[in-house]
Amino acid sequence: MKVDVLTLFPAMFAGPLDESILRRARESGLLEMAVHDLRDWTHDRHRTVDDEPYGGGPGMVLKPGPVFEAVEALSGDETRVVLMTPQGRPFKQAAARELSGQAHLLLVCGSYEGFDERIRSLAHEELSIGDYVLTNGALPAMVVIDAVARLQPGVLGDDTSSAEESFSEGLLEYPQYTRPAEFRDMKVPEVLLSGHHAEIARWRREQAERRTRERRPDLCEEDNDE
Ligand code: JEW
Repeated sequence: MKVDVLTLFPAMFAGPLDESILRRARESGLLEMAVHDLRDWTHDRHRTVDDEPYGGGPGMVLKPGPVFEAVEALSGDETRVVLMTPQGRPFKQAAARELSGQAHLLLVCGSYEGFDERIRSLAHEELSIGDYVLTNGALPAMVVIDAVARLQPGVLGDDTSSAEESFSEGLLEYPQYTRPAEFRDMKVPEVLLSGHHAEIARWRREQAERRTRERRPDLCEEDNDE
C-alpha cells in the first residue's frame, strides 16, 4: 500500500512513522509513504496557503488553489482521497479495515480555522478521529496511517494477533498478568495459574464482557460494527 500525506507540518510526521512497527513495514516494502508540504504547490514568494474568509470573521481559511494542484499531482486512478476534518465521519475500526484494502491513500490534513468549502469536492470521504479539539490534522492523519498500516498483511509479526485484539470482536480486552504470581499483595487470579484451558477461556470471555458492559456500553449495542 502507498500512502501520501499532504500537510503544512511535514516535520511532525518524521518521528512517529519512523519507529517500531511502521518503520519495519516501510523497510520491508509493505508500506510506502511520502509526506508532502502543501507549500510546494504555491507560486508566490511567500508561499501563501491561506487567506481571509469571504464575509468576514476571525481566522484564516485554507485556499483551494494549492490543495487542488497538489491533489491533482499526487492522484492516480486507484487513489482514495481522504480529508481529515473535525466534521468528518468518526474514524472507527471498520473504516480502518475498509481503507486498508486500498492500493493508494492520499490524506489531506488541512489547518487553520478551516478550509475553502470547494476543497471538499476533491475528497472521497472526510474523517474525524474523535470529539476533541486539535490544532491541525497532522495527528489525525498519523492515527489513520497507524491503524491502517497494521492491518496490511505481514506488517504485524503473526497475523492472529491483530484479529484477536479488542474491537475486532467488539469487546474490550480481558485482564492480563505476567510473573510474579504475587506482587505487593496483589495476586494473579487463581484460574490463570490452574492450567485448565477451558476454564481460562471462559473466565477471559466473562471478564471481557463485563469490562465492555461497565466501561463501554456503547460497544454492546447490537448494530454496532465494532
Ligand atoms: C482535525 C483536520 C485541520 C480533529 C479531530 N479540532 C479542530 C479544529 C481545527 C480547525 C477548525 C475547527 C476545529 C483544527 N484542524 C483540524 C482538526 C482534522 C484539521 C485543522 C481533527 N479529528 N480530526 N478530532
